[in-house]
Amino acid sequence: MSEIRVDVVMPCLNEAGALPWLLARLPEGYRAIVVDNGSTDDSARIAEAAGALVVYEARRGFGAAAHAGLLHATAPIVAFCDADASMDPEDLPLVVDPVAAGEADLVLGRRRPTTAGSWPIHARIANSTLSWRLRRITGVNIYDLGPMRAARREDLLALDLQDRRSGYPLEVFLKAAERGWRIREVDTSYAPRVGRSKVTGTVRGTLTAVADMSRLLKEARK
Ligand SMILES: Nc1nc2c(ncn2[C@@H]2O[C@H](COP(=O)(O)OP(=O)(O)O)[C@@H](O)[C@H]2O)c(=O)[nH]1
Ligand SMILES: [Mg+2]
Repeated sequence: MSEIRVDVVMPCLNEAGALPWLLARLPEGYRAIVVDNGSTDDSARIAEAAGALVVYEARRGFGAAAHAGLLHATAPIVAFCDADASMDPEDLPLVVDPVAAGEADLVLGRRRPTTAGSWPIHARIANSTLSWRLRRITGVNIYDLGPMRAARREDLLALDLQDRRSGYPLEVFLKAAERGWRIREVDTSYAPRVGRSKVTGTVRGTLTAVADMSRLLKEARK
């Protein structure tokens, strides 16, 4: 097997329909770490069969899964990518390469919908409002808090991340901005997901995300 240059953390809750396509599209030298915490479908078996490292996390939540993946990573660079096939692993070098070249400390993929149905309107509005607030609070020129991202593993660990729910991607961004990391945003494609949404596509998921993020924003403004 070739050397693992990049570990790709994929939080996964019942994504059996998306995983085969997703894992077949990982670039050379990238290893998937699929983090499952309670899938009732075949996600774990499918991921393992496709060559991913499968990690089980007892605690529920997007952040719990994302962080467990980071703790299991060994590669110098860690990327994050949803496991719902809305984002294309072939785009990962767009976020990884500037980090690998030492030109940026955190690169975020700005989601560019490939079709009108890729992104529910309420999620789009919430996200652009959030981005506007983040630009004001941090001065970083960000237009999307995109879940596809990359940074050096040791830098991420040093952030001492605490959120274990939907605020995790925001906490990464806020702490990175606070520490003066060079943060860059690049365009990445965003297609309709395969299967059912667990976060912003459900009322409960959206409310949890808003609550988690509001708490972090309040802290950041102090
Ligand atoms: N392990 C784990 N993965 C999760 C959890 N919630 C969401 N995910 C995964 O996180 C990614 C983003 O969730 P998704 O449902 O697509 O959220 P949306 O893009 O806001 O609709 C997907 O890969 C989900 O399978 C969770 O509680 N545990
Ligand atoms: Mg999604």
